Amino acid sequence: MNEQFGLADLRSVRLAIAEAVAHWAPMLRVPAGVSAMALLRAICENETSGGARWAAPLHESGYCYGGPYYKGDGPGGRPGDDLLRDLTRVWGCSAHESWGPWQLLFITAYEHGYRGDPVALRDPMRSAEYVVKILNRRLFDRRADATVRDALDAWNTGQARDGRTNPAYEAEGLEAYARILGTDPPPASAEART
Ligand SMILES: [Ca+2]
Ligand SMILES: [Zn+2]
Repeated sequence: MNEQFGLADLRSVRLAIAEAVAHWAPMLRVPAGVSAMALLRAICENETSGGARWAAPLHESGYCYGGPYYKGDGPGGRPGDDLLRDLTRVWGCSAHESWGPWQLLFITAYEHGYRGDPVALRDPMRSAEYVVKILNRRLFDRRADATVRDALDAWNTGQARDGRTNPAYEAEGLEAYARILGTDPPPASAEART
């Protein structure tokens, strides 16, 4: 990945994302009427402008040493009783950073079976596998009536319909989804000409 992408131009990054989406989208168990491919691409648009910021990790300070979710290294802590602490011991801040085109939190990928290096989640082909697993487990295997908005809600803020939402994120994602599918309304200027 790094040999291929070390000084990558955006075009080759986007190609790699497109390949990963084409490969993994069929495994996303979306209901009829939802395009798995457009959904994966729309999330990528929201997270890293379609891959433009694919290489930048996002540090989640709430999960860091001293953050509200970090239980610390105090006495009595045993390996296995706190995943965040254990993974942060091994990987440092990389454990609680979000990686790759879909900004996947390493701990979440780990919980879904990923055992590689956090940095390697920048590889779209590797990352997309876990994006699909997470969305299936969090949403599509639980709700037969799941919508694109639910998927954006679940990806960005915990679960779908859990009372935690980010309306701006959802609106941007829905817009990207429609644009990708080619179903967005024509721009006002085009209408004005007709
Ligand atoms: Ca939510
Ligand atoms: Zn940190």
